[in-house]
Amino acid sequence: MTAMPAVAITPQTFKSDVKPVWCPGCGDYTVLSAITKALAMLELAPENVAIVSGIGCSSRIPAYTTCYGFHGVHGRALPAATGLKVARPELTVIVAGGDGDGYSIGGNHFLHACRRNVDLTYIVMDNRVYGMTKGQPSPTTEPDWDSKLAPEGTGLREFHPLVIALASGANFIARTFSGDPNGTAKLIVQAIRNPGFSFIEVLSPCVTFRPEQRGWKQLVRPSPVEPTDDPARAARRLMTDDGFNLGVLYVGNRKPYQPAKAPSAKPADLEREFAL
Ligand SMILES: Cc1ncc(C[n+]2csc(CCOP(=O)(O)OP(=O)(O)O)c2C)c(N)n1
Ligand code: SF4
Repeated sequence: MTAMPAVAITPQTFKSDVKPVWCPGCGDYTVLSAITKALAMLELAPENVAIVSGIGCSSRIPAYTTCYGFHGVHGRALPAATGLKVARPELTVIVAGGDGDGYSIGGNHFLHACRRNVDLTYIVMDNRVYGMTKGQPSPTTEPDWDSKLAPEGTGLREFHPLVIALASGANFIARTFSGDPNGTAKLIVQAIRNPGFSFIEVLSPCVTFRPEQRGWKQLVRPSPVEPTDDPARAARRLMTDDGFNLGVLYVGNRKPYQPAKAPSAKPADLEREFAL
């Protein structure tokens, strides 16, 4: 029989004492609360969960939780999380970050994390801008978004993260909206339970540099179709999608990558390997 936890696990269990410094109204607040709700729904203990991030407003998430956290280098969250999961397969590993962190400097890691299919849950808070560094366009910024830093827009076609995730081998692909914390929490639960690399795009408005994104709540809708496990059908749907269909869009059957023997995680062994 599994022993019952001595203290009930609630979303509060996962909230640290660090007060978020996000702008009032930033979508990332509700993503944080969706993550803590999801972990409580899964009845995980904080010491069995690690949240890994790079740099950006959205990448501050680990500091705001009581789980193990790694707030690393810009764009390098996925390789750090991959190493952690391979070495400590018993941990639930979540990766959190933004579209700049994940698709610009971290774009190459995104492709290979999907390809490797290690059992991670990657949550990208996409606000189509670099929030932390004051409003530069990101790979998901619309080509005609006019701003002081990119007058008349970049003119560059947007990156399509869900299509790229599918083509690269991600095993679970979903989209949600930060304005729906309960729906987002349920989706995170599904993503964590699904073996392999799970990718969730969260439309999370940057109210400071993209105030017009407050209008997303009028545009989002539940996906009109059930999730598919057929990559060809999923590709067609995603290629024609307008970016506002919410829900699980693809669930594959790929076996997650996990070496039979986890590499040694003992620092002394690593030091010996690097000794001159
Ligand atoms: C190697 C490196 N290059 C650039 C930066 C500067 N930098 C910090 S955060 C950031 C972009 C953040 O945008 P995003 O990931 O979309 O997150 P948001 O702040 O919008 O949540 C950049 C370019 C950095 N910290 N390190
Ligand atoms: S700058 Fe944008 S992304 Fe960053 S905290 Fe403010 S609203 Fe959120």
